[in-house]
Amino acid sequence: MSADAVVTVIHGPNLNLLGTREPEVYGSRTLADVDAMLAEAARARGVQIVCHQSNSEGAIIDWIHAAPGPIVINPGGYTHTSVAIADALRGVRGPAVEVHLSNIYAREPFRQVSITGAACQGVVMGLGVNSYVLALEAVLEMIGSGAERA
Ligand code: CA2
Repeated sequence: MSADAVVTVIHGPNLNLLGTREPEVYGSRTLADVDAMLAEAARARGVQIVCHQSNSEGAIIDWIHAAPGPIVINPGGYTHTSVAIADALRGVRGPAVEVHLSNIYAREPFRQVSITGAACQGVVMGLGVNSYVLALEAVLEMIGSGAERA
């Protein structure tokens, strides 16, 4: 595993509302809690993370373009709509792993398609905030094993 890896974590629209509404779907932790948990998991693994959240598609695309290495991304509602975010993910070396707090396959039909997940190397979902920690472990495993995209 690369000791100087910097993992870019991107949270999409409405994830800034975590912990304030719909706890039965998304849990009661706030986004600050998630970022703190990821920072601790990264510290324990000797890597750095930089976390971003935006409600804007363009900002998310710019962070994907600027990512120096692995990406963990929860595109929120853009998961199901954004060809542009999928194109951005295909345009960088990554690797990228998509995360969902909820199990999108157990939800409304319009959430059961992930346009962006098809552009990632893997997707972790349905495990609440643990989805993020497992996704972090997955991207680190990928760079450690040389599995990033050619
Ligand atoms: O399960 C996930 O992580 C989602 O990406 C969360 C998105 C949703 O649109 C996706 O289908 C699945 C929603 C982001 C959070 O939305 C909130 C809205 C109100 C209160 C708290 C969170």
